[in-house]
Formats: sequence, structure tokens, C-alpha cells
Amino acid sequence: MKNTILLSGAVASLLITAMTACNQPTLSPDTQILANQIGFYPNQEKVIFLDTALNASFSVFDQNGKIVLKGQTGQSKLSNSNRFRTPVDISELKVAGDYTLKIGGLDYKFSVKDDLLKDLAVASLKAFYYQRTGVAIDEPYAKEWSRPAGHLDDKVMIHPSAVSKGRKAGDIISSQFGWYDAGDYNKYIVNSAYTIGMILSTYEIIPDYFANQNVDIPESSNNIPDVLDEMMFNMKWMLTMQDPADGGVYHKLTTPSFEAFVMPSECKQQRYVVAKSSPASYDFAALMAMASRIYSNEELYGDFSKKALDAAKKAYAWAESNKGTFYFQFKMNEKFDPDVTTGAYDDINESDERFWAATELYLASGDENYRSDAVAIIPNCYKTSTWGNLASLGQWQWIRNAATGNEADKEIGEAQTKLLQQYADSLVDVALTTPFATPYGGSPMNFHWGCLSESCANPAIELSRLFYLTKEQKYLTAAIENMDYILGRNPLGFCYVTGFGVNSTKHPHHRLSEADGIEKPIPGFLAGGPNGGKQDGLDYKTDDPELCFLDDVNSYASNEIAINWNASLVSLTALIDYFSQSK
Ligand code: 9MR
Ligand code: 9MR
Repeated sequence: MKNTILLSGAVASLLITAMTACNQPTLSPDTQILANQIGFYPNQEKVIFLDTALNASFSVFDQNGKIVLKGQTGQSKLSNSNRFRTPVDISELKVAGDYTLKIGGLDYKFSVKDDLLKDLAVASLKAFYYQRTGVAIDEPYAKEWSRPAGHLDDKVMIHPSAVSKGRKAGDIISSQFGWYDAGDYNKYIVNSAYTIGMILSTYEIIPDYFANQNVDIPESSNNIPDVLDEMMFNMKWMLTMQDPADGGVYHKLTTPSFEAFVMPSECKQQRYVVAKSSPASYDFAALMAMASRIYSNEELYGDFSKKALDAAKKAYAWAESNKGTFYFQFKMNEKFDPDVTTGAYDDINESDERFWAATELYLASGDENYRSDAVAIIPNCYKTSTWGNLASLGQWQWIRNAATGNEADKEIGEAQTKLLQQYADSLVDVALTTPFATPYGGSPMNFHWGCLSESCANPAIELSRLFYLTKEQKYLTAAIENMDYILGRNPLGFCYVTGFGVNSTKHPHHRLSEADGIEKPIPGFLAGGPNGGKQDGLDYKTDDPELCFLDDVNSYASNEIAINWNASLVSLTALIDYFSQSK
């Protein structure tokens, strides 16, 4: 039955009187109510779920105790973990305010407001500030999470795997700044390039949203959007990872093994740059070319743009003549000492990295050679990106370029838009079938390492991009549904972002949060999410992939945080917040 807004006429009131007169089933007091714990936008879909099967009427009260909406539960669906989920659709409530839902004898409080995700958008970007290496994280910006500088990286050693003309094993270079990758303290080129590429691609869609955002970082008072300052902090480090002898880019800067859970200033292990790789070099080339376009204002950024484009061309040229130079940590350790056992970001398919790089180099330079490299390997299907498969970063640029490019480019862009549309439509269709009525979460395959970013937020970013192009509401609605999932509309009723919601990640696998002696985790970080792979060997007490999550500091398979996952959160919150304003 369709919900009925009270005050909408005599017929509606009669109907409501009839409904309330019926005997209503009551819910057990421990029934979970599963919903976005931050709330809802006035003009967007609003659905709250019950963790059980129920057919009943409900009422929504405003703060004065007045009934503002009455309705009936929707159809219950069975989930993978064999539980019924029942939707309570309150979308017709369109006035900002604080409300109470009453159903089956239970109360649930929620708010409806504009700018709903504004604070989350700021916090998810501020998270990058907390990850900064080589500088003190100061009290005025960081509050209780301030800390002294660590990992100055002014004496980084050339690992024997990274030897080249002019740099022998054991030589010392400076490779300062940049962010910690994740829960660990290392810095990885592949993931850095991907992270910034994702965020800059969002910046390009809604630059005015970011121009108005104050993240409260040391650079906040300059004339540059905070997001561009924060990305620059890591790009400056990335530029030091290019071997001046030949343009190739070191795969990572790392300690031989992961540090203990201690603060950065207590870490003493020697740090190394290790082997150059072609995927890292292509990723670096792509990002630097992209940044050369976005940071082209010389008054604001000096000669960064020229330097970045030059670095991009050299990295691409190196990768072209060293195709297939993959990072095989195991093989590297057989040949060289010390052994390195930290994150590998190993990827043995580089055609997507090459495609992204050639695309960005073409857009930045106009050089036809890059264009033909890109066009020769342009994908014929569209799927959202991950750190290891980031073709859609390039495909999206062709789509954007359709509006301004020449006829031939326009044709390519339009063909790619069709592919994006097919992909987005498939996501919208899936949402009709899943227990939480979200595109994400219907299949056990959805729950893997980093899934909330890669399979939940990232598809939602593609949906938001298509909404931006078409203004078709169904795409934005589906994107918001996945955001709802992250923020509590899920089997565990859990909000997977630190510092937000009423029941959220408190013990992320994050050295900075764990070692600082502060009870609250650093806010604004997205956890990897439920992961049926259980690679950390912990006892999850269940085999249902959608439930394989532990808010435990040792759970690196489900509860780590990472810059690329936060790039998804930054992008999705900003896009949704921008597109959902009713003003
Ligand atoms: O802390 C490490 C985390 O950042 C990685 O994602 C994870 C997988 O590579 O490894 C974590 O480190 C663990 C290591 O692999 C095994 N010993 C325990 C370490 C800390 O929990
Ligand atoms: O995000 C990465 C995930 O896709 C891989 O399955 C996993 C194991 O190789 O590694 C993840 O990346 C980790 C990186 O290697 C080291 N820093 C922490 C990252 C997040 O767990």
C-alpha cells in the first residue's frame, strides 16, 4: 500500500483511522532497525529496514508529537544470511526536521536535512591530512589526534632491486612527505596515483562544491580548494619517486616488514625505495598528466604543471620500453636483501594503466601518438575502477571530453557513455532484487577485501556520474542506496565510517588510531568491510560473507582503512551532497 501523508485530505484521514484501528503486531524489543545512521535528504528516497519479517502499519511523529506520516511496511525479502528484511518507506516525508518512527511497538529516531553529508564529506578528506608523513600533525587542526612528525624520509635507501645508473644499492635519497597508505606506514605509487586520480576526477565534476569546502588544514587560508592542497601534498612526494636517470618510477617506499603498532615518531626501521615497475610508471604518468591540466594556473601553482607533464612523459616512455616489468615481491626476495614483506599492489595486467596514461597524456598534450595508443586499447565494456583495474578513470575522461573534443573524440565519448549507461542500468536493476533494495549487497561475491569501496561506493560513484550527465533521478537514488548501506542500512546495522553514526567502527586496523592512546579512532575513515576471505585468520563466528566483519584492530581483512577506500568515500559523499541539495 502506498504511504499516506497526513493532512493531505479527508480521504487520507479516513484511511488512516481504519488502519490504526486494526490490531498491530508487536516486534521483539531487540529487533534491529537498519538505516542510514546519519539520516536523509528532504528530497531523496528514505527507506528504513527492519531486521525481521513484518506486515504492519507505521507512524512518523515530529518533535511536537504530531503524526506527520502514516504508512504500511513493504514486502519482506530473504537475505543471503537467511534473515528477512522489511522496508519501511518514508520517502514522502519531505520537510527537514527530527522525527520518530513508531512501528510494532518500537521507536526509531532520525533526522531529515539538507547538507546531510556535508560533515562526512569534510571528515573523509580530512582523513588524508591525518595520514600525512614527515610533518607534525598539529593541535589546531588535529585536536586530540595531534602528533609529532614521523617518517621524515630524508634518508631513504636504494634497495638492491632499485639500482640504476647513478644510484647504487645503499645510496641515500630524500623522498619526503606523502601519505601513509592505510593502516600501515608505507607509501605505494600504484595506490597513490589511483587515489588522487579518483578524487581529482570528482573535483572536475563539482569544482564549486570543493571550492566552498573548508577542511581545516594548514593550507586552508590560501586561495586554493583544500582538496587540491591535500592532493598536492602526496603528489610532491610522488615526484621524488621517479628515477632521474631514466624516468621509471619506483613501485613503493617501504620498510622491509610492517612496523609494529607504534606511533610514527617511534619507528626506527630503515626505509627503502624498491624496484621500478611498469604499472607504477603508467599510473604515475596518468596522474601527473591529469594534474598538469588541473593545476595549470601558474600564479597559484608555479611551474608544477610543466614539471608534472614532463615527468608524466618520461614515466610513460620508460614504461613503453619496459612493458611487463611487474612487481613480483617473491622473486625479488629470492634475488635481493633485505627481503620485503609489506603490501605488494602487484598487478600483472597493465593495459588499463597504460590506457589511462595514454588518455591523460593525450588530453594534457594534444599529442596524437598518445591518442592512438589509447584508442587502440579502449575497453568495450564499462565497470567501475579498483586500484588494480582502473580503466574507467580513462573511460570517464573520454566521456567528459565528448562535450568539448573534436568530432572523432566525440564519437568515442558517446560510445563510452552508452557503456556507462548499460553498466549503471544493470546496477539499478539489481537494486530491485536485493534484500536491502540497494545495488550492492545481494551477492556473496560482493564481500571481499576493500569491498565497501570497490563494490559499493565505486559503483555508486559511476551512478552519480551518470546522474550528472542525464539528470535521471533513478541513478542518483541508486547511488544513495549504496551510501545508505555503508552508513547503516546493512545486515549488521553498522556504520562503517569512524566517528559517524551511533554504531560505528571503533577499532580500525590503523596504526595511527590504535597507537595514539586516544580512545576514539581518528574520524572520517571507511573500513574495508565484510570479507568472506577472512585472510587475517580471525574467528568471525560465521561463514556468511555479508556478516564477516569484526570491529577488531587485528581484523585487517575487514576493518583496515586505506587511502584508496577513502578516495571512494570523499568522492561519493561530495557527489551525493552536491546533487541532493533542495535549494
Ligand atoms: O598491518 C598490515 C596491514 O596494513 C596489511 O594490509 C596486512 C596484509 O598485508 O598485513 C598487516 O600486517 C600484519 C601482517 O601481515 C602479519 N602479521 C601481523 C601484522 C599486523 O596485524
Ligand atoms: O587493497 C588491497 C587489496 O585489494 C588486496 O587484496 C590486499 C592484499 O594484497 O592488499 C590491499 O592493500 C593493502 C596494501 O597491500 C598494504 N597497505 C594496506 C592495504 C589495505 O589493506
